[in-house]
Amino acid sequence: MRRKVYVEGERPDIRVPFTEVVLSGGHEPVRLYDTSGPGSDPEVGLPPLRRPWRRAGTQLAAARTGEITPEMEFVAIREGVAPQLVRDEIAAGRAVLPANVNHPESEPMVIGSRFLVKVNANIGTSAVTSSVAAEVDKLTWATRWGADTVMDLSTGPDIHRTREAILRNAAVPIGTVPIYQALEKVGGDPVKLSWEVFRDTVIEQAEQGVDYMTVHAGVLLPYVPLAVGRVTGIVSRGGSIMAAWCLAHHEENFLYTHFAELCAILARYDVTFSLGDGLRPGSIADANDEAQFAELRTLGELTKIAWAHDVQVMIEGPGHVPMHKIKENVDLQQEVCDGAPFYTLGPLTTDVAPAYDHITSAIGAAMIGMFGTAMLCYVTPKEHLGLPDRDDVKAGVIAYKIAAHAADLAKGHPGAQAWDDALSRARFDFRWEDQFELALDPDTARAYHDETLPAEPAKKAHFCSMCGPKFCSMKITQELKEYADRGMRDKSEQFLASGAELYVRPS
Ligand code: IRN
Ligand code: FE2
Repeated sequence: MRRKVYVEGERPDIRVPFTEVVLSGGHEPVRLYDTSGPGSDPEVGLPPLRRPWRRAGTQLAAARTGEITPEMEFVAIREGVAPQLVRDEIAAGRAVLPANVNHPESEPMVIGSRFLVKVNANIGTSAVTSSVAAEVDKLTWATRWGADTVMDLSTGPDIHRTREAILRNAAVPIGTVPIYQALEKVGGDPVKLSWEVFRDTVIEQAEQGVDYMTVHAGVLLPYVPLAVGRVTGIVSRGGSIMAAWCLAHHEENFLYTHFAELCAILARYDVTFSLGDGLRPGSIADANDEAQFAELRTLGELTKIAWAHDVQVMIEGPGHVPMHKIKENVDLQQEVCDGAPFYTLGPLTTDVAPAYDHITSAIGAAMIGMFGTAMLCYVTPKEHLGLPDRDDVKAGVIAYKIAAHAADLAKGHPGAQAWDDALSRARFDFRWEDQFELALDPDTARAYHDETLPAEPAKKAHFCSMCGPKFCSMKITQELKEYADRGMRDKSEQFLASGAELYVRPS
C-alpha cells in the first residue's frame, strides 16, 4: 500500500510530502520522494503554500547573506541533507531553487549536482487547440510519475490562459521559452521580433509566476555560419528563430545585447535563467563541434552577469551525443560556467531508433547524470515523429526516472540505495505485493505479472511464469540457504556431542 505522509520542518507550515510504501510482514516502510502535489480541482487551483514566505530578493541573494529561507529548509528535508548544504550550494551558484514569488502553489525543490538528479517533462500543444482541463491533466499525469519540473511549451492560441491554469495547479516549478509567445505576437515572422516584444512577454510570464525561462542568448551572429556545414544544422526552435533574426538584421542577438536588462527583470520575481543551447547538435555527426562549444563559452560569460544581478542560472545542454563524447560536455560546461547546474536534453546516444528515442536518450541521460548533470529533460517515444500523447509522456518520464535514479546510485547519493535494497529483499522473499508497490511503475509491474498468473495464490507463490516453479533461481537459492542453515546446525550439534574442545589461540 502507498500513502502520502508529510514531514514537518521547524516552522509548522513547512510540510514536506513523501510517498510512504507500507510493506507486509512488519518490514520497515520505505519513503520515496514525491512530486505529485496535494491534488487540485482544475477550476479552483492549489492553495498558495508559499505565500506566507514571500520575500523581496532572490534565493541566491538570501543564500549569499547566509540566510536559510523556508524554501531551503523544505528542500533539505526533501533531499535528506543539511539546510546549510542547500544554502551554500545555492550561494555558490552550484544549485538553483526555482521559485517565482508569484507561484506560491509550488513545493520547493533544488537542482544541483550535489542533490538528487531531477527530471523535466515538456507539455504544451502546437497549433492544435486543447482545452485548459486537458493541459492541466497532462501536468498532473507527468508529476504523478515523478516529473520534478514541467515546461509549458505551448504555441498556438490561448497561450496565456493555458499557462495560467497550469501555474495555478502546479506543485512543481514551471518553465517556459518566452520567445515562442513573442513569435506568436509578431505573427510568426522571426524578422519582426524585437527586444521590446520579448521584454514585455517575459514580464507577462513572470507576473503569472513562471519559475524558470529558457533564453537563447548565446546564439551569436558570428556563430551562425559555424552551423552551416552540419548534417542537421540548427535543431533548436529558439536557436533557429534567433539565428534567423540575427542574419536578417545583420545585428547581434538582442537577448545578448540586452542581457543585463533581462537580469534586472528576472531578479524582481526570482525567475531562474535556463540559458538555452540554441546550437546544440541534432545528430551524432554534429556532436561536440565548434558551433556547440562556442555557444557554451558564451553561456559561461552570461552566467557571471546573471550572478552579478543575484539571478539564479542553469545551463542547457545537448542533444545528440555518442557515449564516448558525453563526459567532455559536462567537464567543459562545469569549467566555463563555474559549476552552474547543467540541464541536458538526453542526450540521444544514436540516431537510428526513431520511435525509441526515450531509450536512446535515457542511456545518455544516465551517463551524463552520473558525470554531474543536475537535471535531465525527458525525450518521449514520439521525438522527431509527432506530438506526444499521455502514454508517451508516461513512457518518457519513467525512462528518465530510471536514468536519474541510476545516476543517483552511481554518485552515491545518501539514501538512494535504500529503495533498491527494499525492492530486492521483497523480490527475494517472494513478497509480490511489496515488490509491485515499491516499483517505479506499480501498475505495469502488477499487470505484467498477472498476465500469466492472475490468480490470488500466485501472489504468494515462490516463482513467476518467467522460469516456472522448478527453475526459479531465487527459490532454489532460498532452499539452498535453508539447507545450509540446517546443515551447519547439524554439524555444530555433532561437534559438541563428540566432546571435542575448541582450541583458542592465546592473544
Ligand atoms: C533542455 C536542454 N536543452 C534543451 N532543453 C529543452 O528544450 C528546453 O528546456 C526546452 O524545454 C526545450 C527548448 O527547445 P528549443 O527551443 O531549444 O528547441
Ligand atoms: Fe533530435
